[in-house]
Amino acid sequence: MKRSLGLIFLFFLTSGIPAFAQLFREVVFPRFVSGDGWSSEFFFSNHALSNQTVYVYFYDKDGNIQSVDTNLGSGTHFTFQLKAGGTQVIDIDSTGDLKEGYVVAKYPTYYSPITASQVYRYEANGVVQVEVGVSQQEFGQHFSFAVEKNIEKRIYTAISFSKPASFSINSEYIIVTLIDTEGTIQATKTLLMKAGEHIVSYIDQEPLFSGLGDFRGSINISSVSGIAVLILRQDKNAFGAVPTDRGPMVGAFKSTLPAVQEVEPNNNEYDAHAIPGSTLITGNITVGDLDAFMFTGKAGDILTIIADTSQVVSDLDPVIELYRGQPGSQSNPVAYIAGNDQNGLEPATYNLGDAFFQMVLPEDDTYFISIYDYYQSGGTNYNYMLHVSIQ
Ligand SMILES: [Ca+2]
Ligand SMILES: [Ca+2]
Ligand SMILES: [Ca+2]
Repeated sequence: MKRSLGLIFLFFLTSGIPAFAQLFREVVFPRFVSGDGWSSEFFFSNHALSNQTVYVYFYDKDGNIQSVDTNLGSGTHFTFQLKAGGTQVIDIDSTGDLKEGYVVAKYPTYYSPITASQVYRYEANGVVQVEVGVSQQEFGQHFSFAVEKNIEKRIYTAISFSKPASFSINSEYIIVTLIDTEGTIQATKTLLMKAGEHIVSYIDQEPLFSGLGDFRGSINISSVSGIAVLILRQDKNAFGAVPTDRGPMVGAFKSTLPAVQEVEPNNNEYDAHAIPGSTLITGNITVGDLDAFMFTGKAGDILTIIADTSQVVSDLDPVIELYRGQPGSQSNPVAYIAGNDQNGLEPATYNLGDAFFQMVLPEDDTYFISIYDYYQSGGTNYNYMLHVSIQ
């Protein structure tokens, strides 16, 4: 059986924690405002028995470092030692010019004992109008949160997106999906973000769902290279943060098509099982098996894949990967684009190990989806349902 390097090469490299991430832990505060009445306090606490070092960086809306006035002095970044059990506070002044952006903190070890939180506030005429408490946020590919808009009650929802350049140096389309209370997708927007960029918008304005009327439901956000988000809800004149869940609203993306059985052999790009577009596939992974599916995609298509084991008997821990290119071509060889191992949902919420993947296709090309077991195990109990949507 012909196996090609293209689909096998990254077999073990794309799962788990990226190698670089083990060197340190990075957290993000997706929204930061100072000056013109806005101020922030950041609290960094050390839970461990040993002293710890913390690095904090301030970025503007374009991802450039920006100088801020703090109780530790003026600067674009700060380094300090946290004593065992100690807390360091960074106060940012409410005077001076308006500055917007986001904040990144780095801790020297991946399993860092540091936690951090932010309180940001707006004060006018000696009265605090807005005060929002925010937890540190980490790299995530999928987020979801509750949404409400009610014009009569004057309730609005806004999203702050931050895409630190340390997550990825590439521009990327972020996918934002509006889902009603029945679990039905109402609208989808793609938002081009440059590395380092910060965007904040009400959900009923450009570049999101302009013209949206009264609404209750949820929003799902997907980013292949990772993003940090903060959801703000305005209730008349008051603001508050809405809790954001890690992981996608998987159910809203499930396929309702009749299922098609995979056809072996389908172990590489040369014998991949061709699918015409959106397809629901049932399959099985034998020991060491990999199942490859191919389709023709166009630049701008939104690809959504659910690797599900909750609706079948299965011991599979699926990993899904996406490749594109022409098999055997020198000029456009089949190359890895991105993938997903764990969808980010808590095990109690959804099957431990299941995968979810969503991205905007970058080019008109032939694409390959592969699915395999994380442990390279397999057998009659290693069944899956693969929901593929191309829109
Ligand atoms: Ca198979
Ligand atoms: Ca196979
Ligand atoms: Ca998995």
